[in-house]
This record gives sequence, structure tokens and C-alpha cells, in this order.
Amino acid sequence: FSTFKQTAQGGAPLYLQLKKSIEDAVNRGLIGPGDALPSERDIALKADISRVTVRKAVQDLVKGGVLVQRHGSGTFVAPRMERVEQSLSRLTSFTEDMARRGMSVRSQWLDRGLYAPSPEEMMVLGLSSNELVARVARLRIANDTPLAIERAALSARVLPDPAAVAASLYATLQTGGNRPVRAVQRISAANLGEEDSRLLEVAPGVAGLHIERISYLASGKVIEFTRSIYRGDAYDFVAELRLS
Ligand code: 16G
Repeated sequence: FSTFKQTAQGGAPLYLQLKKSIEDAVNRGLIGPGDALPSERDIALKADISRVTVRKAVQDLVKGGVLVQRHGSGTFVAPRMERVEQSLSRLTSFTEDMARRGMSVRSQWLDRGLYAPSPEEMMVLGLSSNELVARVARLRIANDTPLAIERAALSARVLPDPAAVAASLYATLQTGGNRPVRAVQRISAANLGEEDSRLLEVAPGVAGLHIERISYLASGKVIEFTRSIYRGDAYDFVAELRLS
């Protein structure tokens, strides 16, 4: 950044020129995916420009998906996203899907607890008004990239202690003999809202996939009612079609 002022030309606003030089550095591989950007203050000092200018350039690059900002830890070059191709004909869990691809999986808890069920949860899960619903909401992260927000609802009868879910919900269900064997999944388009895009580290308003999964036990009983938001730039859901 120390040479920025000398190379900056009249004409275009400084913040646009700074934006371009950061973009160039990323495109030329001088800074790579996951690399931290110096702090706003350091860039301003080195380039001898105001912090407001730096902030404007950085915010534009965050909006454009070139950089990501993580609360409390700084600004980074966005990880290069390889699209995940996901079969629509096999009933698998997120942990299994990512493990099969050799990706590391972790989750950030957004919510887990027992609640009075909503009318919709009562209907889908077949709960009576005096029963509780277990809600398990997580940000699902693969190879350090947040890919989806999943909000699962189950009967408290099958998941009396939502805090007992460690890495995998399906593994916990399996232990209790409640692994689903069939699911119906509905996928629709959704533009990501403010909160979801912040969690998924993409610009607000970008395309997402809203997925609703209702899973069944072999007995035909509904076990899981999950609503998820997947990053539209990261997922291809693929189904095989046959002439029958
Ligand atoms: C998948 C399912 C989700 C399920 C989760 C369990 C979709 C859209 N959703 O992500 O319904 O709750 O797997 O994953 O595929 P886990 O066993 O790793 O917690």
C-alpha cells in the first residue's frame, strides 16, 4: 500500500482506485483466499489516505464477494468457492455429505432448546398442544466456509435433550434408533436477508436456496421438519430422471 499514493491518478475517486488495486492484488495472487487484509488503520497510514476512503473501498469489495468480514477477527480474501454437487436421490446428512468429499465440517449453534410448538410444527410433527418441540438451529460450515443455515424441529419425545446433539443430528437420532429412512424435500429460490447473508458471509440480497425437508421413520412417522437456507453460489442439487 505504501506506493498507492504515487500510482494513484487524478480522475477516479481514491476509494475506487484503492478498490481496484486490492482487486488486482487478489487476481494476481499476491494475496490469496483466506489471507487477512491489514487493518483499515494500517492501510490508511501506509497509503496515506483517510480511513473513510479505505472503509468505502473495503465495503464495496465485501459487497462484491471479493473480501469477507468476520466479526471481531478482521477482513479476509474470500475463500474460493467450489460448487458442491448434491444428489437429490439419497437421504444423507450434512456431516456425511461433506465427509464423503473430504471436507472438514463444523457447526455454529444458533439455537437449541425445547419450546412450545408452533401450529405448523404441531401439524407436521403430529404433536399435541401439551407436547414440546426440540429446535436445533445451526450454521453449517465446511472447510471453514459457511454453506447453510439449518433449523430443524423434532418431537421432544425423540430428542428430549437438544444439547446432546454433538456434531451430527442424524448420528444422534441413529443412536436412539430414530434414523430417518425417507424424506420429502422442497427447494425454492430465496434472496438472502440481512441476518442470513451476514451468517453465510455473502452480500445481502444474493440468491439462496430455501430447502424444506420432512423426514420419515420406517414406521411412516415424521421424525424431522427442517428448514434450511443454502448458499446459491455454492450448491447444485442434481436429480437423475428416468422415463418410466
Ligand atoms: C442435511 C439435511 C437436514 C438434516 C441434516 C443433518 C438438507 C437440505 N438438509 O443437511 O435436514 O437435518 O442434514 O445433518 O439436506 P447432521 O447429521 O450432519 O447434523
